Amino acid sequence: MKQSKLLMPTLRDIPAEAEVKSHQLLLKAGYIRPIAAGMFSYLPLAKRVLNKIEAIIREEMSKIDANEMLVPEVLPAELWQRSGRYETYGPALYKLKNRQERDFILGPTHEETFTQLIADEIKSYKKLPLTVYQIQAKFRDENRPRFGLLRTREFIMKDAYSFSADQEGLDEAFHNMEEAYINIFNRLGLQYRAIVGDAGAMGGSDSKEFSAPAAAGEDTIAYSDATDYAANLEMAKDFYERQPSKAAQLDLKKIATPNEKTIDDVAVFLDKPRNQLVKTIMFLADEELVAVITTGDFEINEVKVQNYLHVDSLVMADEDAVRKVVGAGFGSLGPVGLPENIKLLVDERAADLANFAAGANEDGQHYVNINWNRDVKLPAENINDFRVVHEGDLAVDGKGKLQFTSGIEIGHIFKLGTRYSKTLGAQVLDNNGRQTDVIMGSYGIGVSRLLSAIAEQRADEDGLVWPASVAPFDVHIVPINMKDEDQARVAEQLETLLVAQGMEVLVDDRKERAGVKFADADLLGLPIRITVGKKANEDVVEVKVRASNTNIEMRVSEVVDSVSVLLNASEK
Ligand code: 9G3
Repeated sequence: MKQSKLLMPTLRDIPAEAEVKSHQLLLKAGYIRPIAAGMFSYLPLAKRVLNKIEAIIREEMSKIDANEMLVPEVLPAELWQRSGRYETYGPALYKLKNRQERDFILGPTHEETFTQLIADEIKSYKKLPLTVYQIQAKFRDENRPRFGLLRTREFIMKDAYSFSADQEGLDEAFHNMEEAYINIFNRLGLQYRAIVGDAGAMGGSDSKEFSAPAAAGEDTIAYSDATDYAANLEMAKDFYERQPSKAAQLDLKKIATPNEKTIDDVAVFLDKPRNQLVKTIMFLADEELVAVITTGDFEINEVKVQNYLHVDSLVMADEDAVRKVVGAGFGSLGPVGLPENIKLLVDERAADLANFAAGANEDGQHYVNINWNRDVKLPAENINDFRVVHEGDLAVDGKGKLQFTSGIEIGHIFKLGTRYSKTLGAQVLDNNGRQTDVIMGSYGIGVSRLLSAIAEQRADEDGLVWPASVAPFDVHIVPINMKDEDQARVAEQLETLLVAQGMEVLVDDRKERAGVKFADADLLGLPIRITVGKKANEDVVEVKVRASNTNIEMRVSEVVDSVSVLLNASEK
């Protein structure tokens, strides 16, 4: 293709709102343009990359016999009202009315759509297991879209759904999809970790998240420096074995702490280490008041609390509501003297304490030397891990210490079970002739997000650096001066030879200075650049491998073979 015909509007200055490298470069190199907050146009170069990413996904999906489909993006609200999600997803769910005033949504994901289709079309276990997928725009009215394609209000997702008659079928579909994801991300040249993800709202049992390490990543990943244990921070676990303290019980004492508001103030005032204090936070769990207690040296992990309680919503209770029920404000809450009807969840480290301190449920008062079962009943049935791990903690398997890194969630796979088939009536006759709920899995890849993830991991200060597997073109031919007939001839010759080898070639035929051409070539980021300059009259050109910034002079006759080798070297 001639670059004079390519729509590639480069920018001299980077807009201020672009805070991360991938966003800056995709704007500067003319790959994307915003049309509204969190909504982008994919210009020709980005569309070419998307096409290659999608082609790799399709190849790996067909290897596991997944059927590609496409369902509507505008969905009748009634489908989501039956699954119960129409109300629970709040402001992020785009809602609209049609000309007859009927309610619709813009699909953020499609568990309901595909479950309903299977409910209507599949009646016997003999037709299962079955996996379907699509590559399609999703809509989520994010509160704070940012970082270019990393967090948008419209994005392209590959979403797949598996349906089987038994658990083994789901386990197999989940395993096959996990393998396919490993192949896809390897072929895209991405660094990534498969980590323990939060299956939370999806109501399933377990889930696996694929996280690409990157400074711009919004997720914090905790991984062990000694094993391959890794988890989203919300799920990460440290090593802890229960051992209730055997210390002699001291007398309970109430102490005035008039100006101590934070756990640190109280620790200093009472001259106690933070792990001898407990913090008490009150939550509304599906409208029910719940008190959660951890030792003062850990934060309370709301995802662990929400998953433990299996509630749709968990929000911190507001202070007035708490004061009305408990009679004290946030800085003076504790387990002693809480109204009986408030459920108490106790983190295992707090459950093992003796003679600990906590708010007295009276403003400006704290108790010291609290002991479980003497001063307050220890709720044995609600002791669990409700804490957020710290960097440096022992990992849950006791091997290695937890390190933190930021990651971009590029994929997430879930074992859903019958959460949707039960509510939407997707059943089949099993091999005993009994109706049984279909067992499901759902599997996502953030396709448009992958553009940014690859750019984040591979770009350098001169611009984007695409692996050959997804580059918009394979080879960039840059003649310094198109008016020079040797250079024009050699450029033409090389383009013909390379295209004949099935390569996609971009020729910079623009009437620009060499400096502009080189800077744009580095910005654009094609894997191989062939500069046709003064030595064209000796049939000698210079080949540059973008990823390693190495330059090799060679004869035109050698170019085709060496370019094929170089392309395969850079992750075809
Ligand atoms: C919504 C809105 C946002 C959402 C969801 C629903 C995330 C929602 C989770 C998933 C789970 C899987 C199939 C492919 C793999 C991921 N954000 N999720 O369900 F209404 Cl507004 O999307 N879906």
